[in-house]
Amino acid sequence: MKLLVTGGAGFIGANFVRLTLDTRPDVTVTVLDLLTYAGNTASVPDDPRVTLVKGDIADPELVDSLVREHDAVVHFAAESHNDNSLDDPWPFVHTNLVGTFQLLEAARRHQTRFHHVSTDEVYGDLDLDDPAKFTPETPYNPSSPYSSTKAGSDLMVRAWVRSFGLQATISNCSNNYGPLQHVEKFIPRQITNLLDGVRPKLYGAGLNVRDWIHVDDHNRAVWTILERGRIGETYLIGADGEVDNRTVIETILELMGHEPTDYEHVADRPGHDLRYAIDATKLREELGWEPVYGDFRAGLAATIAWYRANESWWRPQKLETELRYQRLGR
Ligand code: NAD
Ligand code: TDX
Repeated sequence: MKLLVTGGAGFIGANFVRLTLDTRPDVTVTVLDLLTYAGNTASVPDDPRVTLVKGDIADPELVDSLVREHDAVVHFAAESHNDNSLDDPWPFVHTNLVGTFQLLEAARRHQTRFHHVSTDEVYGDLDLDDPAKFTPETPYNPSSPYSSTKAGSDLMVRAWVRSFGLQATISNCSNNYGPLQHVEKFIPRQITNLLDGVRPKLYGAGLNVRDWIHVDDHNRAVWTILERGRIGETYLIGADGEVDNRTVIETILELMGHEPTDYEHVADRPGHDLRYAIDATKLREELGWEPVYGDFRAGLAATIAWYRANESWWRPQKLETELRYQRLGR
C-alpha cells in the first residue's frame, strides 16, 4: 500500500509515520509537508520506505500528481496552534480550508481513499460541571479561527462524500501529548521551560480542562478507522483523560523535582475554551479500538524523559517560540 501522509513532519503525523513503519511492513509512505515553523525534518524517519516531499497542500498541481500515485491519503497537515490563530488567522484559512479543498478535489478526481484528521475543538466547549461529553451528534460550535477552519474543513469532507461519493472518513480527537510535539504547546512548553530554569506559565486560573490522549493511541485509532471505518462516518477519539491545566502543571513540576506551586499565572487566552471531553463509544464499540496508555502520570513522566534526552530536537525552536509568547504577553 502506498500512503500519502500530509503534515508528516509535524507532531502527530511524524508519530503516525513511525508507528506505520513499526507495525505495517507492507506500507510505503510519502510525506507531503511544507516544513513551516511547525515541521521538522528531524522528526521524519530516515528509512527507505519513507519519502519526504516539501510542498504546500494548497498547490493544486503538486497535490494532484501525488494523490494520483497513492492508494490512500491521511491528512494531518494544518496550522494547529490556537494562540497563533488569534494573532494572524490567514495561514489557518490558507492551509486548513484551501489546502484541504485541493486535497479533496484531487482525491475526488482519482477516487482515492481519504482520511481527514480533525479535532474535538470543532464542537466548542463544555461547562466544568456538564455531565455531557462530545459525541458525533454534538452541533458544531467552534470558538477560534483555528477551530473554525478545522470545522469548515470537516464540513467540506462531509459534503464531498455526499455530493461526489468521496471514499472518506473523519476523526475528531482530543488533546494529544507525547514525543515530537512543538514546544509552543502546553506540555512541552512547561517541560522545556523547567529544563531551562524558567517557571511554567499557566493561562488565567488554570481551571480549563483538556481530555489528554497519548499520540500513539490517537494514531492507532486513525489506522483502525482507515482499515475498518465506515465511509462517510465521523469517529471521535478520546481516552477519558480529563485533567485541568493547573493539575497538569503541578504534576510536571512534581515529576521534575520542583515544588508543585512553583509556576506563574500569565494573561488568559482570549475566548479560551473551558472544557473538552470526548465520548468515544462509537469507536470503541463499532471498531473495537481501546487506548493502551491508561495512566496519564506515567505517560507524562515518559514524555518528560523524552524531552530531557532530546534537547537537540527541541532547542532550535525554543527561543523563537518564547519571543513570540513574549510579544503576545503570555
Ligand atoms: P503540528 O503543527 O505539529 O504539525 C502540522 C504539520 O503540517 C507541520 O509539519 C507543518 O509543516 C505542516 N503544514 C502546515 N501547513 C502546511 C501546508 N500548507 N502544506 C503542507 N504542510 C503543511 O500539528 P499536530 O499537532 O501534529 O496536528 C496534526 C493534525 O491533528 C492537525 O490537523 C490538527 O488539527 C489535528 N489535531 C491535533 C491535536 C493536538 O492535540 N495536537 C488534537 C486533535 C487533532
Ligand atoms: O503556556 C501555556 N499555558 C497554558 O495554560 C499554553 C501554551 C497553554 N495553556 C493552556 C491553554 C489550554 O487550555 O493549556 C491548554 C492546552 O493548550 P494548547 O497546548 O495550546 O492546546 P489547545 O489550545 O487545547 O489545542 C490543542 O488540542 C486540540 C492543539 O493545539 C490543537 O491542535 C488540537 O486541535
